[in-house]
Amino acid sequence: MAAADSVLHRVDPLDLSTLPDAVLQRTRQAFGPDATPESAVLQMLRDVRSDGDSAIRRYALLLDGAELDSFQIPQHEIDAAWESTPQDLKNALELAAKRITEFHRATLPRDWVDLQGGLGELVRPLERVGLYAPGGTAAYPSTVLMTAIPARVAGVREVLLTTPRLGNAPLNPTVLAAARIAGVDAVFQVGGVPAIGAFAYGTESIPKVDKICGPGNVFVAHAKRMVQGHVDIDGVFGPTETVVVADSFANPIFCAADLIAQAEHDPMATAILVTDSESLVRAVESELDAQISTNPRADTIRHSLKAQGQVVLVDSFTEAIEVANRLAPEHLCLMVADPWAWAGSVRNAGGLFLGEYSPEVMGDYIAGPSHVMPTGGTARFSSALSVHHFVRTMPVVGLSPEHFRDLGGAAVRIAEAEGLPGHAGAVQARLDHLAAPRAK
Ligand code: HSO
Ligand code: ZN
Repeated sequence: MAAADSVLHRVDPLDLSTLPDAVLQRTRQAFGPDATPESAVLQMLRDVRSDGDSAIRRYALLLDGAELDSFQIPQHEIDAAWESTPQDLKNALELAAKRITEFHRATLPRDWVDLQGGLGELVRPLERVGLYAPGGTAAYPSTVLMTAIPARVAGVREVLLTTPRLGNAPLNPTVLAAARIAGVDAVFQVGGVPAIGAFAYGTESIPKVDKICGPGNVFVAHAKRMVQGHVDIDGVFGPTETVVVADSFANPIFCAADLIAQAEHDPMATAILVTDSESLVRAVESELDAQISTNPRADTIRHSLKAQGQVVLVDSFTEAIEVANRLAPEHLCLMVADPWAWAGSVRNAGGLFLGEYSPEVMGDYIAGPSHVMPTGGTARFSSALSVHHFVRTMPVVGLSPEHFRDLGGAAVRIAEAEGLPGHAGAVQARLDHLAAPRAK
């Protein structure tokens, strides 16, 4: 059996050594020659906590070359971005929003109350959340939909969004259009660590939130990890990753296209093919060459395939699924004739994509589930972003006297075993009262 651990060059979301030299240099220029990226993140969070808006302004200029007078995007700019969006793109975003809304409505946990049994559980949305949409080489309006809509469907009262402003260029209008469709309450043009600090501690112009969600670069990942406790977070996400598990009947054109779609995200992205078919490996390899050569992001794709890409040849499809389970990838795609028959064998994946017509890219944009999924093997213990991340459940106990009489004796006995006579007394007093009611 192929050793899954040895095929994966897993990129740690917090591994700051993966940063480009230019970023490291800029960090040293900004924070002094001895600065490490970790110390820079800590310093920025401290400054935002103590100096609020002025620290955000300072860092926006220093790190992103952005001169920020105000942080919040006025509503008329959001409306103008919507008006300037081409009609076919508006339609596409609206269709995506509709499907994401429907999926999340179907998964909404509901209150339950058993009056007979005197028990229940009430579902309560978070009050205010802060969403982070990354900037960089690509803008991600889809990430705005995929984070804001689950929050809205869950009933979160205030949904705030922040995204970096690079230099003096205005924010991407499609990101603003997506924010409008998703019903975001406020959009801030603040990025990176200062954005996370602002949501965690609050500043004069950016309110503190209860939870910060959404993907970001390695600095953002560090900052999210460091502010945990002040606020909740959805997870610490690393570069995106896909495992395509294919049998000899899979279409090599589709396999190669899906690996490329993953690899084009960034040089740290991971795309892995696991198969029991040698002939498929050969066909996919030649397809990769052909398809990459015409892709404008060929450099990024080649870099990520070379650094993290893998082909794992196994003896059987059962073994292939087992390798995937051990990798616990963000996305697991089954390219096999009857994928539903194999779904039951999958234990660890952020999201499962079944068959030739459910490529991961449909999940990125339009299928319905949020595309924010656990990376780096964390699918072993965490789940894709959903309404569950935006609610809390509150158990309710409302026992009748009859129930109390039935259960009280056991509670007293356990309290005695714990050496807590006050606990025993709180129950015993009621049991006595039920046995021989006395006036208060
Ligand atoms: N595949 C990315 C999400 C994304 N792709 C956004 C395109 N836009 C992480 O799941
Ligand atoms: Zn993608």
